Amino acid sequence: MSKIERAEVFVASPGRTFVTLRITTSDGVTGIGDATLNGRELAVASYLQEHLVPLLIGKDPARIEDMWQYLYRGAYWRRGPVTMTAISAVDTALWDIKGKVAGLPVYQLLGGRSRDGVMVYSHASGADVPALLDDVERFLDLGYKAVRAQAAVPDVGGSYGVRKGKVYEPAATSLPDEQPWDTEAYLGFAPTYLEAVREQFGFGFHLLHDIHHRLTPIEAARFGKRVEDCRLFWMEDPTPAENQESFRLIRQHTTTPIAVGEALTSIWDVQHLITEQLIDYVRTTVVHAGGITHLRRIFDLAALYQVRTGSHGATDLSPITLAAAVHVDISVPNFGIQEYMGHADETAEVFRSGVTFSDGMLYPSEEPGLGVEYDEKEAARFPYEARYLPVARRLDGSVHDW
Ligand code: CS2
Ligand code: MG
Repeated sequence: MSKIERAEVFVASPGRTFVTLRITTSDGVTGIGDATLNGRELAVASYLQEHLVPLLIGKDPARIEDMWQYLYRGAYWRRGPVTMTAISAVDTALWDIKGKVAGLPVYQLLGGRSRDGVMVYSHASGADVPALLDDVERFLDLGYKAVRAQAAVPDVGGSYGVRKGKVYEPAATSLPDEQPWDTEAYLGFAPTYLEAVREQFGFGFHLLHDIHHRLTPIEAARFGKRVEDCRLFWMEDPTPAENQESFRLIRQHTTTPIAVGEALTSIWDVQHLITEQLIDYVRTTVVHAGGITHLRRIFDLAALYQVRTGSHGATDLSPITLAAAVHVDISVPNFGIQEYMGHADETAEVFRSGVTFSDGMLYPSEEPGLGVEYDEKEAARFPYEARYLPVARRLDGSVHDW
């Protein structure tokens, strides 16, 4: 029997910080998993290094499900983003190994293709409306079939989702940047730019918008109702999701579809959202929701309730997660859309991925496993740098959801 011989944790900042787990078997097969939790990277690295690596050594790498149960149920202190991200990394690395041992790309192990390619959306943004419109046009020219639109609220800094450099990177400071937030200003402004996008470019592509947890349920209901004529593909994270029941109120007022789940880490965190049909798209990911094994379970539950998938794919999810996501997306019957922000050039120097983009779609690598190589030597050129996500404060100084 093949055994897990080595498990190594790498922390590097090529463009931004990524935590990567590499597992090596006694047969010399390696598998990699993403363990990046934006702004809390070292907590996961330490959870892996101190608490999971010792448990992995000597175990059978082929027993993926059993390993998942062992790390989840066997921990006693269950769930939470740090634990689930660490479990995700192990699970993803074991799927990579299984694919390599079988000589098959991971999507073949998941049942093969349900579709030819994976539709993605990217992020258009602007410091003002004309800049946003130019950016939307740029993405449409690149062939995207779906575009997310975000613009800075005039006179109030700190709007979520506005890109400054080539790649949107909110975790940019060594201590959290404090950004102002004004709900009324946002509610008055955001619908007008979504309308401007539809007026200028029509309805021949999908338009998305991320509220990023900033509204109360009744405010979100007002927003969704106001933008119904824009026919959004979705409004994302309209309100924080700790209270799953609160989405019922939004639902009762608007037909604008709802997407939730990038910050949720288990099937229990989305259980009522799905079974009560309170959302249309579930955004849980391979890296934060327990790896390929657990994500498949979430997506299968979602399929029963006509909820489709829309996995998170921001820059802080490494190319390993993107590749794993594409293997899952191409195989599940209830795929909806995949977020695709791309990565910095330095990131691509460290992670060599076989995922390809063409005409608004992503395609998985046909290499055995996930089809991503982690270049440890290149990574050593980019030592870890601490970076935090921003914190939002209302105009009276009190803390708001960022
Ligand atoms: C986001 C992210 O991509 C998205 O929809 O909401 O940009 C999110 O803010 C980051 O991934 C946080 O780490
Ligand atoms: Mg989001």
